[in-house]
Amino acid sequence: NLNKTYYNYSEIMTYLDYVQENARGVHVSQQVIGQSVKGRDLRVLKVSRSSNSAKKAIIIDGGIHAREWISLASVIWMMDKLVFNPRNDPDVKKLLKKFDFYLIPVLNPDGYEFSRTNDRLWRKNRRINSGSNCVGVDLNRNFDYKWNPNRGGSRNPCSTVYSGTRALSEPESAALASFINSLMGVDNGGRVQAYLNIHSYGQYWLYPWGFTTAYPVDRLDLDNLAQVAVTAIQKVNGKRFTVGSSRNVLYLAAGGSDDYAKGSAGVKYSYTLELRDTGAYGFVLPEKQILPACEETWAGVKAFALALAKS
Ligand code: 0X9
Ligand code: ZN
Repeated sequence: NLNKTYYNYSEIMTYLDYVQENARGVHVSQQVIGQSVKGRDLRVLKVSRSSNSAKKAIIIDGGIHAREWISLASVIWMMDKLVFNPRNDPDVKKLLKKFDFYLIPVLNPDGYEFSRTNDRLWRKNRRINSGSNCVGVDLNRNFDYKWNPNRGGSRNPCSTVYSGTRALSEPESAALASFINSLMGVDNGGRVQAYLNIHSYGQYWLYPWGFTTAYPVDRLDLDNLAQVAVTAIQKVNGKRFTVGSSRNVLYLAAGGSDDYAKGSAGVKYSYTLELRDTGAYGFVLPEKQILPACEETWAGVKAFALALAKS
């Protein structure tokens, strides 16, 4: 049913265990990198060719924004393809020769559950903000590279883009930041080559920066691999994705995890993907579209990672 319905948090956790138990010929391990505000585990699933593998790494996360359900579904789909396909898919075989994959399907479990049970369009986490009746911090405004509520965030707890009282004030963003840093640190020799932060909607493949109109010095490298990805996406169902820097093709927004991964942690290929659609259904993408959306996203990610392997 992977491609037919949107799983809830506990179904996703059960699925992670299933993947780990049933993996054959690839190695799967799980790690808890922290807890949400309400104490839910933030899990990472590692897929590699062998145990204790310490190859170059690709980190992919979903569900940083609660209402963007297709983002979680796409990360789950990627796990499935990486773990259960290597025998049939020579590309996956190639990728696992070169990379370890770290997949985080639900970065904001409290917000996700709230969007399922109370408010379909909830975006933030579920932080109780002191001195306010409004709940939640926008985790994608809370990272500490050029954190600035005045640049596309907000100091108002009632705003959907509330940046928080300070950078990395939230356990969810702090957990991801320290996880990326741990894989980039001296013990790990800067292993992370790519970081993909998956969102919806709009059909974009974005690179830094979000906090300024200026481009990273290696903009062309980032642009080239993004072009490879969107070309592959278009071949699947004809969907066109726009490539560019967040600030220049979307809007100003400081404190994003993509800017953090590149600016603070030093991950060269850091991107934000905005999956389907372009507004017809927006965040409320029908379940009928899970399959085609996941297929095209996976084609893009695969083409990107294959190109990265050669770069
Ligand atoms: O605003 C966001 O956080 C992202 N768009 S969404 O509609 N899914 O909320 C875009 C983030 C782009 N990256 C940065 N601005 N750093
Ligand atoms: Zn988002």
